[in-house]
Amino acid sequence: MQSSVKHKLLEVFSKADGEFVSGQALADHIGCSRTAVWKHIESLRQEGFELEAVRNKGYRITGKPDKVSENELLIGLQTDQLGKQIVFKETVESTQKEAHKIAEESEEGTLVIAEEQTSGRGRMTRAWHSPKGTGIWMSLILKPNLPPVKAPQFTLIAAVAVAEAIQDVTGLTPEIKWPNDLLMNGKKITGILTELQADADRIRSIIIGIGMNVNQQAFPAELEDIATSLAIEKGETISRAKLVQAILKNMEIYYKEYVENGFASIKQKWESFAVSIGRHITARTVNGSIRGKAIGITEEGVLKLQDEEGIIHSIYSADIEIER
Ligand code: BTX
Repeated sequence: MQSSVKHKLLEVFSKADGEFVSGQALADHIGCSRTAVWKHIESLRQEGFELEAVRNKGYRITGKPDKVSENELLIGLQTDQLGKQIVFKETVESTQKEAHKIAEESEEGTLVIAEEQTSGRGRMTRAWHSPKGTGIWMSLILKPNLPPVKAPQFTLIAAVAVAEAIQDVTGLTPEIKWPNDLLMNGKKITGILTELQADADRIRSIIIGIGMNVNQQAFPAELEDIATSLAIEKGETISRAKLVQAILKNMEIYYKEYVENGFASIKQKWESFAVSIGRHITARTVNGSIRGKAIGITEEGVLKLQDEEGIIHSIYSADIEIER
């Protein structure tokens, strides 16, 4: 089926929000005969969409395939701008890499998403395990009119948006481990990687990479003790498209809130999910390790750590180990 026809059909079903749409209305919308509509419906079914047909009522959508391509993300997307442009690939090296390539000419809110990454990456060129069809591997391009020093806050904004998306869709509550991990039962469920294209005084694009383990049932040996998935935690598979939509919706709300009113209310939400604050931790930075009590984050998203001598350190970037 031509993808534009498919797109149009899915758009109509999206607006209908689970209600029936008559064959004639569909035919009028896409500009073809009712027989042609029937053929297009069949082709959508072959792709895994579930469509109910009832005489004198028409068609309605009752299920979609668990994919994260443009068509699946479009139905039910509740945003004004984020995710309105989607670049979907079955396989990429890294969605970050793709997003960097297109950021300059892309509209704000463009989403790059793939079923699989062959060289997914974390911070400092670490690898991010991104197997096919089971997780969310996505990069969101934003273009805030801000100086680069504000960029770390976006990791925290994204962490809150993702944590609430997990709550909204699964009812489970993750914990945020400063700066960029979400945990469940102490294991990593999501990692966030914020990268920039910037001039000295202005962000041109901020690229927020989100890697979420959703439907994996097992992990490679080296991740077994540190990683988990929503399916493992919940005991059932979860719709990745719904999660992506919830992330985009929350991200849009918090991004707007941040631009209009600053970081204060988001900081409060962040703190309500934070696992490390108030605990004794070791922060491993590129300049060495510091032990102490995590006493909070600043308005800039910097972690404040008080060592045994009472000296307060500002930690800009580190790996955190929480002491028992
Ligand atoms: P990070 O540097 O904080 O964490 C990376 C570490 O996490 C790895 O060294 C490994 O120990 C562990 N790890 C690797 N894969 C997984 C996994 N699937 N689940 C749990 N733990 C894992 C975190 O970096 C930021 C990751 C961002 C990933 C997204 S995916 C979409 C986008 N594209 C891309 O290449 N990266 C981002």
